[in-house]
Amino acid sequence: MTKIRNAQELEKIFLEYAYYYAAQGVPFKPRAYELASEAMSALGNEVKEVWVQGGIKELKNLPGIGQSTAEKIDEYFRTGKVAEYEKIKKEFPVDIWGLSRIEGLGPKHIAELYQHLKVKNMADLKAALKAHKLQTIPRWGEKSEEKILRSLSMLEQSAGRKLLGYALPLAEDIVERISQVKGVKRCVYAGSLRRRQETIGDVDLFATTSNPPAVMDAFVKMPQVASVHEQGRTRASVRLTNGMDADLRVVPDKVFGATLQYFTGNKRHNVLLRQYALSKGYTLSEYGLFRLAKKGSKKKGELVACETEEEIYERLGMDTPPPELRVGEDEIEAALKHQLPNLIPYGSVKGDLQVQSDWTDGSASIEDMARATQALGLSYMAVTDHTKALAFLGGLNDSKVIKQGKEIDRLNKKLHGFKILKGTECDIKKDGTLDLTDKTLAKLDWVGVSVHSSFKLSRAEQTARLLKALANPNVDCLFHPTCRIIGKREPIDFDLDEILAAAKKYQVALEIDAFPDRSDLRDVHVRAAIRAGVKIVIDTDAHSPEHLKFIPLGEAIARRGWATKADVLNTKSVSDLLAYLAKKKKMR
Ligand code: DGT
Ligand code: CA
Ligand code: CA
Ligand code: ZN
Repeated sequence: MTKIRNAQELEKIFLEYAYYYAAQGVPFKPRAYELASEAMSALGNEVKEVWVQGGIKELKNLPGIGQSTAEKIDEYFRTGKVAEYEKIKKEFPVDIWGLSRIEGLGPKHIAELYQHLKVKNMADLKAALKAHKLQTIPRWGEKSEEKILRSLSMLEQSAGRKLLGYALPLAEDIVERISQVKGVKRCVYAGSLRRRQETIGDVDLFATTSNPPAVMDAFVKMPQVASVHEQGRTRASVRLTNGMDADLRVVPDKVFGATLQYFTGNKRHNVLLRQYALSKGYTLSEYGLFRLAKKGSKKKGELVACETEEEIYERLGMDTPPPELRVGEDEIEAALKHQLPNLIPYGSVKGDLQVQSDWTDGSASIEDMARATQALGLSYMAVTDHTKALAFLGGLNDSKVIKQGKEIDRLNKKLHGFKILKGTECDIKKDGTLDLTDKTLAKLDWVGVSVHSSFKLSRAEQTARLLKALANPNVDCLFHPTCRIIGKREPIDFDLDEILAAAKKYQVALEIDAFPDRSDLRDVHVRAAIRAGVKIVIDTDAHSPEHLKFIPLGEAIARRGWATKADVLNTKSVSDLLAYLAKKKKMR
């Protein structure tokens, strides 16, 4: 077995604890362990550094870590295991970690599967599904069996591909490492990563260098490498510890632009571009743009461009489409007409408009979230905790929302150069009514609404539900509009055109929720929204300070949806945003 890294193993241990206690109906402990598990995931191997430097005392200062979890982390680093956890595993020898990845399989289900069918892992579950045994568990029906089958197939479809939000930092780290190898002039990632696709198959890297063997050597010896598929003189291919494959090629510096263009793709964009080049008397390859040789001539075509991408596109008479737009649809046409949009630059977002605090299911206090947001260079943030319909997350009722507002007033007096907006992520109930009174909503700076239940309504019912919510004059934004969770939950079904028309009419913005598993809206929806004249908001849906850094992932989705800075509300300063919202309120 390959050795899993420490923080990853702790993440798993704490999640299994959470499920174990939840299955027994123990209060509070499940949430505490879940937070500890999330903290391990967010911190990675920094956890070990913290422990080395300050032991239990320092561990307890980490978000999501209390006395009991700190003691377990300490025991783990001292002895390599957690004795109590080993005992639990003997009593309940189930791969909770593996099974919990299936949407719809909660702690109680996992316990029942073991109790009644002795299901310990994914393989047992598949066999039980095949034999239609799940229906034999008391209170489980044919429906639950179908649901789990569907979730399982979604999980398998997404297997192997990683979310952009988790692959990108890894690729950036690799580029950084290789760039430091002696002799390296340039190193970049291309492919789906450079296009910021929502999921990534493999990592395509290349470098230019005076010393190829040193680069190959450094690449295969990186700590992120689990095994080496092949290592040649100018190309190596490895399996990374997170399960992804990565390729690195060394290419001549002179053809860097042509190689970058080719390996950025996507394939359809390349095919269309090559066809266009041919129609203009050129051939295009990873070595450059060449003039087609005269018919019958034995001479190779003359090289006309290869050093930069811009040169290649320019020679073809077009602007250079930013990588995010290279999907092989209408971007080449727009580039030829010099009508590519002036995409929103990375770093344009000035405030985060969806942040949860420890008033509900966030791990950190409002003040800590505010300070962490400010440290990232933003100048405002809206606190948008869940509302009471989400009782299991401690959702707030009207009086708590008002009380929270007072706390925010107090904090705003304390903070310099930063403003906290009073907000909510108000639940949209099944009938389209909202989970807080209009009186409460009217007192808030920023009202986001979203669906957290009845995902399976018919298109007509779901559309009517959303339309009703958007028509409430207090609503500013529809959060995670499609409710999709990548690899876990299908999007809800609604009539996009009707929702866009209503959003335009009522001046409700649509959110790009940059949390990697959500990435909702998708690029195509963003583009449709902009065409319909609907404003976009980019935020992180952060539940802990580590999540606040997801903003650029949302900016990437906006760019893929052809958004300009003016299309995105929270590129405004806080005073301009508040003025915009006030004006909107007057008009309704
Ligand atoms: P992925 O890895 O599945 O997330 O997606 P990509 O786009 O990174 O695809 P990948 O890794 O297979 O190839 C990287 C790029 O190389 C791709 O975007 C375009 C280029 N490429 C690969 N195969 C072909 C091909 O057969 N024809 C052309 N024109 N380009 C190709
Ligand atoms: Ca790739
Ligand atoms: Ca590849
Ligand atoms: Zn939500």
